[in-house]
Amino acid sequence: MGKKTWARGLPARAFGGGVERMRISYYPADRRVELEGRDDILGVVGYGVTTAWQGRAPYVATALVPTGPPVYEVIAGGPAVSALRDGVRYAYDDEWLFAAVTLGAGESIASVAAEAYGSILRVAEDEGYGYLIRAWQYFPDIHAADEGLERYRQFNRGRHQALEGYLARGGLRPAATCIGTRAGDLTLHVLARRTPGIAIENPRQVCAYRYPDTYGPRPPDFVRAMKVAGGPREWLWISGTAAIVGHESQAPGDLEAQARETFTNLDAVVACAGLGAQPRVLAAKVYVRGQGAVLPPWPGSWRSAPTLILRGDICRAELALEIEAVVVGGPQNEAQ
Ligand code: 3EB
Repeated sequence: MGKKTWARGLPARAFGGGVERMRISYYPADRRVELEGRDDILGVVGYGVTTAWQGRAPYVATALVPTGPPVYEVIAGGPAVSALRDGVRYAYDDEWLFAAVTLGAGESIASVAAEAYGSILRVAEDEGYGYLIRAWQYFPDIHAADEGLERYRQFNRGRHQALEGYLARGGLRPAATCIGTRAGDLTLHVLARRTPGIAIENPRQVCAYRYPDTYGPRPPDFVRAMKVAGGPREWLWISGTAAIVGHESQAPGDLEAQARETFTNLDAVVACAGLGAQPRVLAAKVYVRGQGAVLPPWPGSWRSAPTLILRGDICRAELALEIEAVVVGGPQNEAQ
């Protein structure tokens, strides 16, 4: 028998398509011009970057500042089409859509959250990428009170309102991160997909969307992780994870103890996802509260992960750090 020439005409998707091409990388800010010229980028997120972005890819200027020099986070995929609609900057390849909005966050953060999610969902669903996989939301003064209710809790009300219709249509809550900034606007950026992910919860923690109302009138709508299968491998997008057991914060004010608990939670989520042989951490982000915080050494499989450390306010005042990650499992014989 000769070569399997029948495979030649098949679309890349038959072999895993967009999932296999998805890459996450961190670049120093002086690589901007090179990044601006690329056509395989779904989205770029700047941390501590002050220069204007001139590329075609959607760009998110966050108000978060890294502990080190300014950084671009690049989420790349297949050849990407970029567009702008109703204030939503977005780009898509054959599997994934990246979308971002930036809104003034001075006033009622509940309505700002509802508007941000509402406009992103309209674009994602219209373009045929109807399943949110991952969401990141950053806004200032997360602990300040607004009409007697903490702004994070107000945010949860607005998010819940915007997601109600989507959930009723069979949409799934994404994995998420929600962090307070020192200044600036609200930024919401998401990854959505044509097909649903698989929601993964952590048996050590109450589902966030079932938190008791002592944490606010509406629970935070996110899942602990989203698993996405593609080709022979599986990707796990893990939400911002903190030292919470059940629904209660652990070791208030003790960064080292919180870090240990956080890694136990991360390992529990990875174990639950059943990723197969030797899961590998592709990228991680750490959010630490306060200026002087010194992070303890990372355990085992987390040590070699490309990691970005950012200053930010974790959404519960007693929490000192939060860690998110992307983990891949399955055969590792391809470059990534
Ligand atoms: C927690 O587990 C910690 O509101 O989207 C982590 C990740 C947290 C996402 C969100 C909040 C969110 O409840 C805080």
